[in-house]
Amino acid sequence: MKIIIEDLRVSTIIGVNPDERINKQEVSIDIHIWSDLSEGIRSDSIENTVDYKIIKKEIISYVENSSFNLLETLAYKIGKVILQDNRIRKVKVKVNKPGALTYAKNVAVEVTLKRRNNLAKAYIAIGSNIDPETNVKKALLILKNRMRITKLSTVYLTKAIPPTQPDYYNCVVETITNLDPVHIKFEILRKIEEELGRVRGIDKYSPRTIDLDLVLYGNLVINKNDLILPDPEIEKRAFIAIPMYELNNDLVIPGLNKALKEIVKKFTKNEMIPLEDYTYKLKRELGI
Ligand code: PH2
Ligand code: MG
Ligand code: MG
Repeated sequence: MKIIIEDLRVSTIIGVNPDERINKQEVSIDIHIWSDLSEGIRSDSIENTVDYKIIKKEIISYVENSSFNLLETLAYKIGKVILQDNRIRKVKVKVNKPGALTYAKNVAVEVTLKRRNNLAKAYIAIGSNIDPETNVKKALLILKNRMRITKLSTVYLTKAIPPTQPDYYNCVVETITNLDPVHIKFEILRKIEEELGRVRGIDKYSPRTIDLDLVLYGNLVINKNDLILPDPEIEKRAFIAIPMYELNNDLVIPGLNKALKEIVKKFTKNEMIPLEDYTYKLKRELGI
């Protein structure tokens, strides 16, 4: 989906003629913005989309204060400003200078800029304590079709927190992705949880068919829209930290600037039983 802003008029210093270096002229700007807007549609909320009013204001303030000789420089720089919002994948900017050419209605320069493929390593923690043998496998087979899974940790049998509940199966997967983390959480992980019949209980700790938590995404540090990254649970839960360490032993947790190695030292593996056969079979089925 894309957002289009047409004929945005801004006065700026543009051109090479002596008078053009002194007097501002009006240019007309057309902008096409490609972005994944599904999160905005899902929530129907301005918080979760690219707000075109904010974009408009940014462009106006940038262009009003700029001073270029060439239309192509101005168009390119506007494109760069727009791509600073990392939810935007691609932008097309056309800068029109009507009246600049006698006998012509308009002259314009158009540029299209694409975000270069920003691949991030991301980690997803998996837990289940209702028929976990089936549900962990089902979740991974669905996830494999929606994301590129590069590694699976050992699956552990763990004591539930709090311990009044059935034991869990826990593991962590590594993926390589250019998908937006909000998209991963709500459009991929949530959907798989729903497909596997997860019922969100009143209590945060009620038993679950499957729990899929995005716990780390590249070096991203955010806290908004119900998404906290890195997940603070990494520091608190052995069943997240230990499998993650197995996948990547030189991870440094961004924001905390703490080595995962140091976090893992605080935990004991005593309460975690590795399910070697189960893990082996799963890896084979996933082809990793
Ligand atoms: N998840 C919880 C609460 N308690 N205990 C274990 N052992 N494993 C979990 O994944 C887990 C838990 C909430 O998500
Ligand atoms: Mg959880
Ligand atoms: Mg969860």
